[in-house]
Amino acid sequence: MERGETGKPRRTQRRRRLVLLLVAALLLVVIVAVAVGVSLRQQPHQEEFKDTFINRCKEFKGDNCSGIWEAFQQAYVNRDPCDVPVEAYDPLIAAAPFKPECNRMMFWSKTKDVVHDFTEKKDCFVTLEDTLLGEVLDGLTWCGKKDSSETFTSGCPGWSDCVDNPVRSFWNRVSAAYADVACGDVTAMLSGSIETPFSPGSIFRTVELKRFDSSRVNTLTVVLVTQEEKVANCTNDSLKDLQMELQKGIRYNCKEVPESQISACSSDPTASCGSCW
Ligand SMILES: *[C@@H]1O[C@H](CO)[C@@H](O)[C@H](O)[C@H]1NC(C)=O
Ligand SMILES: *[C@@H]1O[C@H](CO)[C@@H](O)[C@H](O)[C@H]1NC(C)=O
Ligand SMILES: *[C@H]1O[C@@H](CO)[C@H](O)[C@@H](O)[C@@H]1NC(C)=O
Repeated sequence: MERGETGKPRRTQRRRRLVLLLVAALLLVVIVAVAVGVSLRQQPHQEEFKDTFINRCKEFKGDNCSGIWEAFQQAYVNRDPCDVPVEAYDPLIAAAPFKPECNRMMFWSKTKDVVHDFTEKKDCFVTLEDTLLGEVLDGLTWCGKKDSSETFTSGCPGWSDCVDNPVRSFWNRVSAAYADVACGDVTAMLSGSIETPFSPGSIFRTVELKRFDSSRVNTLTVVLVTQEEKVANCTNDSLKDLQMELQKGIRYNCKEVPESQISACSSDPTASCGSCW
């Protein structure tokens, strides 16, 4: 009787411990699987990189995707990964030129998630990441090595490790090409949740804005996306700098727009493109 009484709880205890152990093991398996999945998605292996490139290009209905791949990889293959200047991608731009989309071109800085959520849901504006080259390379990392014909996807220099690295030069080059064809009324989504919306190191400031040509661009509208707690508004001095750096003849305006208004508008199928701000 006494043994029976003490034995029972001990068995339940052991069973409980076993269940806990199983749950822990299961969790571990799930975590490892997710981590492997994520790292595979972010960093395709060498052969997978080319497949990803070609598949995304074909999904975009690019013609001559293998030609575009050749033009792309000649920029960095067999080169020191810190010695790939912006101009190395000139042949790529020639192989896959940007088409102007007047009045629909959207630029952005520090608003990546908001802006892409918006352009995905509503067919009003086009960002660089919605064009062939932008979409194909978005989120990828790549580089070459001296005396090798391979594309590497790991061990590549990071954005700030050296200036002339393959990824950074690519984004600078395609951003310039995209801004070069800007026309009509152009929009830029900047963040009102940071101190300096016209951010000093941003591609928008260092590359794109200077390229807007007054013979093609009529207006630049800054949409300053704000959260409940506004940090900067349209009177911010960095936006005065923006006006100074903007080519004469391009009209400028700035609108403070709550992020909630942008997401409400993008989910409303009856809202017209012009009515979101
Ligand atoms: C495809 O692109 C390559 C390299 O840019 C070029 O040499 C070739 O002529 C193109 N082929 C076609 C069918 O346009
Ligand atoms: C804009 O921000 C400045 C401070 O940066 C503040 O003094 C001003 O009241 C703000 N204006 C509006 C309309 O919110
Ligand atoms: C916005 O302007 C810049 C100058 O370009 C200032 O450094 C920032 O402090 C300012 N931001 C705010 C919130 O006033």
